[in-house]
Amino acid sequence: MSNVRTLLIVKPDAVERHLIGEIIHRLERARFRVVDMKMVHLTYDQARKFYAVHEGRPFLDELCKFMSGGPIVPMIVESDGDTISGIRALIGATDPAKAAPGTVRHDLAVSLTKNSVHASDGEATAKTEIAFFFS
Ligand code: 3AN
Repeated sequence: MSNVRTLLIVKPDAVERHLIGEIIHRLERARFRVVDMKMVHLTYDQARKFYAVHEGRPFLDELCKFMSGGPIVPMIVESDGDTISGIRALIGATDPAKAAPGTVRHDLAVSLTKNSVHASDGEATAKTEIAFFFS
């Protein structure tokens, strides 16, 4: 479990609000390690590919417009514990209004779409998502 890596993305709303450092600080304070990172600006089609799992969902178009609307910072994260569930706990529920106090989304996010961060939801997803940005 300890060598499982996950993908975290600082989304456009957080980049725009100068929150890259704040989010990395929260990860590092919780003893997660950032092992690679970069800034990219996805095209709409690349965002559709990344979110292919959501094909057919009503929010997909809005989500992809948002994710291609400005730069994002994808990063590979690891830890000595269960990285995937640990990061999910740190970022909080998808909807900031339902996220627990102290989580990234509760404290920093704007809305369900502009929810500041993405993190892989399982080991298989993490491998696919890391390969998408860091092949
Ligand atoms: P998470 O990012 O917490 O794993 P997913 O994978 O269910 O959540 O959804 C991917 C992204 O799609 C979310 N981060 C959020 O930005 C957006 N999203 C999910 N559900 C909705 C919804 N009902 N309305 C608008 N956007 C949504």
